[in-house]
Amino acid sequence: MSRLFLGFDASTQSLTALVIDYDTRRIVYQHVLGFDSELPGYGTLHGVLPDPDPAIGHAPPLMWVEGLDRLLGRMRDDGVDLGALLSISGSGQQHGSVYLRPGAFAVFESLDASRPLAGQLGDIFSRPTSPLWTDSSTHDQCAEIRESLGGVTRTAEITGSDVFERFTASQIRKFAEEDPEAWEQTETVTLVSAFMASVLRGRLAPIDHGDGAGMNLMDIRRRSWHPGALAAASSGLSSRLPPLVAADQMVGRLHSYFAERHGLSNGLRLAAWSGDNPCSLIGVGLVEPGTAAISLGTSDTYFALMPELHTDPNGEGHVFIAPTGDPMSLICFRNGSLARERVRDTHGLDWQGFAAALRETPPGNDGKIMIPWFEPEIVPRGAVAGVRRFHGLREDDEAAECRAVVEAQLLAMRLHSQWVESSPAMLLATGGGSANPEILQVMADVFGCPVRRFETPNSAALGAALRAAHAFFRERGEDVAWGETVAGFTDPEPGSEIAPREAAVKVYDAMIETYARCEAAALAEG
Ligand code: XUL
Repeated sequence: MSRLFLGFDASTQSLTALVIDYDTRRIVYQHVLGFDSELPGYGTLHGVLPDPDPAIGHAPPLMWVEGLDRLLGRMRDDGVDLGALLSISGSGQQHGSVYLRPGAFAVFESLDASRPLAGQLGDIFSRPTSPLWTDSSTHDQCAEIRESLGGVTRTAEITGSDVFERFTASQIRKFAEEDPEAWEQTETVTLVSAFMASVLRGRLAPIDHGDGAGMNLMDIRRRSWHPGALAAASSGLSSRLPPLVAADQMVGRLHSYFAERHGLSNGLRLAAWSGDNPCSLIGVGLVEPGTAAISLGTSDTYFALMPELHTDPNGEGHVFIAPTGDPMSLICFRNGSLARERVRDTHGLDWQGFAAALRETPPGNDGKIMIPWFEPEIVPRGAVAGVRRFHGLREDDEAAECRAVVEAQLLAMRLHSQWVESSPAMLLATGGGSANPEILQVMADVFGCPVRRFETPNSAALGAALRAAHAFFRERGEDVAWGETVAGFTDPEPGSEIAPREAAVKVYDAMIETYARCEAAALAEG
């Protein structure tokens, strides 16, 4: 009999379920439930509630609950043997926070399995919308927290990152300031990942160290809540946070609702959920330092395991905790796939047309450079929304525009990952955008190293399923090494290796300085 494990990915735009057969080393099921298309009643666009203020990025947590219930129903209808699953884990978009009323979990004692979940959980929230990683509205709160923790460098040393708008501490502070009554009515603040685990459990689940590190509240070295950071965010916060736990731990058993309604086995073991970036690290097989990964998704991220913990003194990059227990570096760029899509759509192209434009244009784009901040950018700090064009790049020059957006994104990654202090010998590409070999060629040329791609764009969901397996064996006393857990699942696509081209590498080695100057000019312009 095959041993099956389920991983979810509660990402910004969709909820994915992915099942692995541990014995045949195969992904046996994947389904992506898109929030905009399949749950249109919530009115989201790309999974986020439209707001006249571009700095606001919220989503209704009830939508994720309904998505979970629907997705399990869909899996059952698709013939997945849900009763055979041995454990479940999940990945959540990082930083997003969920606010629960006192006694929120009392509802789970009387859930009716014949009725959908969302209709029964509507009243558990003290804040009906959750601020997400796309929210950049907490500038003032960030400044206050940073000051009380001793400035950029010190804050990064304590929590792994400088204070960021999208991180949870400043979001909590803003909520407590702006709506003190609702804050009073909040018994628990948790993250998307731990919230989804809590729903499956029917009781509050702990936050894992990986996602906890994205809050500006956890002491990155001790892996415990940092009292000074908690106090800087809001009074009364410590009693509202769940406990912290290592990502390889089991956190409880499945609530009977899911067994009765969808046919999962009663008391199924639930492994801790983690953030999407720590999960992706496992999903691309990055279980040892030396290689870095680039995920081309809604946001573009650059991440790697670190041999030892050191933080970015300039406060642009982050240190999180990987599911292996090692520190991991991460740099997040907000203008990822949406920026590429904006350029593609402006010129009425499909992805083939976009790829053709990259083929037609030379590395270095004849000197033309774009600063593609369609949305307020996270890195570099202080980047205000607005697209800037340099050295004769014209908006109507279709092919040059396509190359310019991709080159800018990858040059920015190279520039802003220098604090990590180790140039990768190999890059692994994942996420939807990695399906485009022309983009990966630019990646190989900009970084001057080979790039390999993965067949599954759902690396976070795969990582979650592999984490479910790892925690399951660990709990049974069979401490399977991570390398063995991921073997066969995370092998790069055969023949997918793209080698850097010497002449192009030279072009980008020279261009990085020019790009940095354009970026500085765009920043100065504000
Ligand atoms: C990382 C970040 C995003 C989110 C959503 O810091 O903000 O990558 O995790 O993917």
